[in-house]
Amino acid sequence: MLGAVLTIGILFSSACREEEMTPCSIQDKRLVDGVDFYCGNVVDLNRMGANLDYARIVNTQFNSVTAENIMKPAFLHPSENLFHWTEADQLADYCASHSKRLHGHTLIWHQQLPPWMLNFRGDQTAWENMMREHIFQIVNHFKGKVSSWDVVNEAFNDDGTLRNSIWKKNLGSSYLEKAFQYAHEADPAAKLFYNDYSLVINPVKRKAVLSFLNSLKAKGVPIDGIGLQMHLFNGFPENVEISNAIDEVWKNDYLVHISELDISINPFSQALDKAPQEELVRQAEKYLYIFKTYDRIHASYKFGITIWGVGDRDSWIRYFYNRADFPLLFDDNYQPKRAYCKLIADL
Ligand code: 9MR
Repeated sequence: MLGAVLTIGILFSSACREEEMTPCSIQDKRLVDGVDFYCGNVVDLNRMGANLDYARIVNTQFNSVTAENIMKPAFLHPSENLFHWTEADQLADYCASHSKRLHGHTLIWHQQLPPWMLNFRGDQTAWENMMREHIFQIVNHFKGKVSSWDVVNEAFNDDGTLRNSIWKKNLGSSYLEKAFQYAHEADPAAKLFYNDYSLVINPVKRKAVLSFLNSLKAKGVPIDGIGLQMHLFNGFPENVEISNAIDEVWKNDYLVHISELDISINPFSQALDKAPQEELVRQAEKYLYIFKTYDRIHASYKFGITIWGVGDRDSWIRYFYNRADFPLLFDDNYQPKRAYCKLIADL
């Protein structure tokens, strides 16, 4: 009986301590100070102008930037003979003046394509010329400002076969190697990535991607790295699956970019007013595990970790799945969450 009372007492007091833990302040330390690799985020200059807290986080916490949407084909290449650079140039200027690396996302994808591209008609040579022009103009425009590109995004299905995108339909599977070659011709100094989702949770897909890319590399196709997007959940995948995936990529001699990290706490779309404390604790542990696991790989394979959003209210998950979710390091008011504080304290 006394034992039970003591146990309840201990549990209660540690729960109280959890509740009472004062949130850390983002001024104490910078996320990038705790690690020896690039820490990035998707940056939106409109949000930056509208919210001082957002701007302060981006300015102080991250040293690498990815454009969430404005460097995708629909934005940069709205008509066949027209490129639209304005917003992406502003982002590139911001990065240059704030010493931040700019990662280009993305040249070839099956989504966010302009209508003219979707409706393009022509034989294989015409398609090849069109793809070459698209890649060449964009990479050339940002030469010296964008140091790396997601050349091809999400080309594989979950079963490991190639997705039947407009690129595959019109150019066959050789479109991937051509895309990498054109990007390399336009900027030989840029690091070139293949980027995809479910590469952690789905070993069949991961192995198919690795074997396909390895066969291209063996032919001399310039592929430097693989982006593991990592849109994850608190409960899955298991930690060991995360470390297996990271290890498999560098052991195959690719730079590893954890390119779109977020950790959902509400995969089954429950009605939530706010994030449950215990889920925030698990989320913090998962973020820390990922950072620590990544940190222990050899420096020459670390391209960096990019988080896919600043505050929870910015996350694509909320509007894409239309559900309450809290997947990022900062809350709706851009205050540090437990995950950020744990990274700052324990890295
Ligand atoms: O976060 C992006 C969101 O704002 C767009 O509406 C969406 C369009 O499909 O793309 C999101 O970003 C995606 C990224 O470009 C590629 N991997 C998956 C990301 C989340 O959907």
